[in-house]
Amino acid sequence: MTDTHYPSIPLPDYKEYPAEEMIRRSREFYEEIKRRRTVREFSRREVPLEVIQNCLRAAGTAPNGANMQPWHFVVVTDQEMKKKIRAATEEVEKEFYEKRAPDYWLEALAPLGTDANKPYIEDAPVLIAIFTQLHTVMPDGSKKKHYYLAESVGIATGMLITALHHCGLVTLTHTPQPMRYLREILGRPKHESPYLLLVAGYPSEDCRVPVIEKKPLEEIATFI
Ligand code: IYR
Repeated sequence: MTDTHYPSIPLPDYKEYPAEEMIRRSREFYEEIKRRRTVREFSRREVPLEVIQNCLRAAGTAPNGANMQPWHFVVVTDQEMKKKIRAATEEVEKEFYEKRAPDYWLEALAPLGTDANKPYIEDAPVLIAIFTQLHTVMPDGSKKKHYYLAESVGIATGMLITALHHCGLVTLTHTPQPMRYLREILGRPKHESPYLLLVAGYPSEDCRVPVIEKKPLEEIATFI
C-alpha cells in the first residue's frame, strides 16, 4: 500500500500560558465576546474590505471534515445586488410570516418584533452569503466528496462572527427559508447550498436591541 499520509511537522506556533494568565485570558475573552449583539439596524457606512478579507481568512481556518473546507463565502457590497437580494428575501419572508409560519413560531418571534421587512439588507455595507459545498470538482471533472457540511460551515460561521465582532463590526445571522434564491441570484453552482446570509457593518446611530438574557453556566453545562 502506498503511503497516503500528509507529511507531518512538529506542532508549529503553539503557545502555552501559565494557569493564571490562562484564566485571565479566558475571562477577558468572555468579557469581549459577551458584548456581541445581533443587530437589525445598520449604518450605511462602508467598512474596509481588508477587514472582511482577514475575517474570512480567519473563518477559513476552522476545523472541518477531512480538511475539505466545504464552504464558500460570497461577499456582496454592490448596491444593485443588495437591492435584488433584499427584494427576493422579503418575498420569501412575506410568505413565511403570512402563510408558512405556524402560530407557535410567530409567538416565539413576537418578542423580537421581526417582520418581513428587511431594510438592513440594503443598508448594511456588506452581505456575506455563506454556502456549503457537497463536493470539490477536481480539474479532471471528477468529484471529491465533502463531509460534515453543517458542522464545518457552522463552526466557520461562528468564527467569522467572532472575528467581525473582534474588529468592532456588528452582524445579523439571517436565515430566510427557503434560501435557494441566493444560489440563483449569486450564480453559484448546484452542488452549493445557501447556509446563511450574514449581514455585517456598523450599527446605525439609533440602533436598539432587545433586552435578553443568556442562560447561566449552571444551566448550559454539566461537570461530571
Ligand atoms: N427568518 C425570519 C424569521 C426569524 C426566525 C428566527 I428562529 C429568528 O431568531 C429570527 C427571525 C426573519 O429573519 O425574520
